[in-house]
Amino acid sequence: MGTTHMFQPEVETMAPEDKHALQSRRLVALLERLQRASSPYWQEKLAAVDVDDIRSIDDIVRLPFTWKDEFRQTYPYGMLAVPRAELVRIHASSGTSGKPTVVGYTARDIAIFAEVNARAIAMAGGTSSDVVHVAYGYGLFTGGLGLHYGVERLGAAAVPASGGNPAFQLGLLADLEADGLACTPSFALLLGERARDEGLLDRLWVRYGILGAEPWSEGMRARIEEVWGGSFQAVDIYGLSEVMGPGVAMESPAAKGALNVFDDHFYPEIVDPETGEPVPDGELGELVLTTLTKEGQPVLRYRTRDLTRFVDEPSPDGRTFRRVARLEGRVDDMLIIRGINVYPREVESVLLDDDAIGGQYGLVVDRRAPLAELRIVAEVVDEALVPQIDAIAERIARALTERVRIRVEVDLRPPGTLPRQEVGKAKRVFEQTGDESPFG
Ligand code: DLL
Repeated sequence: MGTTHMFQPEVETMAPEDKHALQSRRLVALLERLQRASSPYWQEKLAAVDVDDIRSIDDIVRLPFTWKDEFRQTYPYGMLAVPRAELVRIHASSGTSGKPTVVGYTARDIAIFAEVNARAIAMAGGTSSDVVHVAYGYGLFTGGLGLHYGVERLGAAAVPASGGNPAFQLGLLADLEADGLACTPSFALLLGERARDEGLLDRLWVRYGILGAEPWSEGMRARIEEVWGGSFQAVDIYGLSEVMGPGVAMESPAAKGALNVFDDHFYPEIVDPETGEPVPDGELGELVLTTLTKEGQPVLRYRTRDLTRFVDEPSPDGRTFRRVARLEGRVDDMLIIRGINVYPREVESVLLDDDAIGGQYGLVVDRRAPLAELRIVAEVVDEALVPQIDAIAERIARALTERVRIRVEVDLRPPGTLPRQEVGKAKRVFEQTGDESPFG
């Protein structure tokens, strides 16, 4: 796979010492702005910091962390670093509990949001003459509008399809001759499978998928690339609302497996989730991000709860961003099953390494007994495999025992029988408290 076009070659290949100087200047300028902000939140945050001591990006470790909870405590505007009148957009994400997380952007923030997404789309293989179909949700979620502005900034044409209605979306993808598709990996798989089942694939020319907003394994990538066929490249995009939205980090098809963190704007650290101390380079830990250039609602050392590790070999495509491995899941995704820690993405890896299993699956945490039990519900890929379902289930159960060290029940179903989710992030973990299983 060759090198993709760079949207901002001067930034994307910047020498490490120049990057270090840029990051240091930006951190100092950010702290100056935050000190001037007439905000109790920022005064308190910086109270214990001697800001004059922070001269280089290496001093960032002296700054306090920021936690998700602070967004709730200061809801809705307490974390702004500018007067509310300077905002031009507000996004929000509905949490599982309590108040939504609200994030405000100034005009300059929106320009940078567009710029990093244009960078990401170009990295995936996009050009200014492309049509890019955006099937992330439009609305309060940052996915739709974030990618949309990126497509326009690149000079390509955005199709604001949003989520849902796969049959209609496939018709549009074919008729408008889309070059790129931006959506969740689970929706990309769903669209690809529908296209195949309806004999539409030979009318589709999509070259790249910009897929993120939920964890997905290499097995999932293999399924998506296989069903779309040809030269389709499924690449990973990462981001989070608290920091900006999509476009915080992006994978290049020339160097799959690691994401380029756009560290001229978002400075990454990786810490031990328990102690907050930096982990040795290359070890798994929690990603911590600082917004170096954001005006409206910056964050200092935000604890993302996302797990990854630094990948420090130079990227073969010449980009010099700090890279991190594809996300392994979240600290709080971890299930504890009979004393063993289990991450849903690990289970996905085991499932999808087996060619007999399709991309649709769920983890059911059965809480009827005092000790939770885990049941995996999945589909076989092909009707022809249905007679062997029991043997396949046994094979999967053995692989899970070997690789994830858990003994679980595996419930396999015929293809196409599990419910498909057509909007939003794929829900993979379900709780069962009564006798009714979430999958019937
Ligand atoms: O999901 C922003 C986004 C939109 C990213 C479109 C990529 C594409 P939130 O709703 O705030 O924002 O959710 C952020 O989703 O902390 C991760 O746990 C997870 N996540 C996002 N991208 C990835 C990815 C958007 N590529 C949370 N791989 C993050 C794994 C991801 N997890």
